[in-house]
Amino acid sequence: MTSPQLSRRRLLTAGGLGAGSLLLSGCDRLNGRPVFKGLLADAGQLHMHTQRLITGNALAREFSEAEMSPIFRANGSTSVADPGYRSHLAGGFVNWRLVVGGLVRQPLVLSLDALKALPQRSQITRHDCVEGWSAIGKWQGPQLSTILAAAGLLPEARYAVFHCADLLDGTPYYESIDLIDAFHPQTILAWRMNDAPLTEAHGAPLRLRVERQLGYKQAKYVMRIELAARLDGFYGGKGGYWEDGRGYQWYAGM
Ligand SMILES: Nc1nc2c(c(=O)[nH]1)N[C@H]1C(S)=C(S)[C@@H](COP(=O)(O)O)O[C@H]1N2
Ligand SMILES: [Mo]
Repeated sequence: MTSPQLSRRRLLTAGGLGAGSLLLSGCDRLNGRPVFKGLLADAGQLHMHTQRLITGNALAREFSEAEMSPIFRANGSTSVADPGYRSHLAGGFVNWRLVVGGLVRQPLVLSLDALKALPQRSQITRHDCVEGWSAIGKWQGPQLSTILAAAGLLPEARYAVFHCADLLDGTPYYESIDLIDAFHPQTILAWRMNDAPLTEAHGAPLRLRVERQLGYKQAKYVMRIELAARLDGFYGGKGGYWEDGRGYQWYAGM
């Protein structure tokens, strides 16, 4: 009989499969650290652990081209007012850079071309918004694990925080995921949707796809990824725009 502790370690190790030795060494460093002990004590995290013990590191369902939705609506912010963003958009994002920092050994500054030159993953998945609509779309981009492996996580890192360019009701949009989802093979930084570059409405130039979670976790307009030990220092402290006092759960697993 496998203990829950062992299962969780296996999940962490499994999360690194397929992205090379850099990544495996990153994941090895995760093993033996009390990543989950604090979370287990928190009743709010029970759903997450129950689901993960049942599904392991399973993939979200993927669909065929024929199943793609003819219309994929845009939701939340569909444009960004920030002047820096507007000038990048007007210039085709040639001078735009993704910043990866925080608890990493090597902070990264990546152009869109650099992100496109990394190994790509393409996946057709169903997006489920809590507002009561779903759509099946195709997403393409590098796996987040590749980028995190290149940056090299410091041992204290437990979360990836995604800072977005938009304000929703005057507040910066942001999201966060833990390292299990960060290293999951279907977690990608998508720059392409339905075989075309992302439009502004869908999060150009880059958005997160974390396919086992609900729509609001799929951060659009990602400008900066920050590795952090805890979430209580960011904005409202609950790890995301919708989680901060707007009633949505941090772990939005399906
Ligand atoms: N930066 C940012 N990301 C965001 C949002 C937003 O308002 N701003 N809305 C979220 C919600 S609630 C959903 S359902 C999806 C919508 O993605 P779409 O516009 O591509 O359909 O983006 C999510 N990511
Ligand atoms: Mo949503």
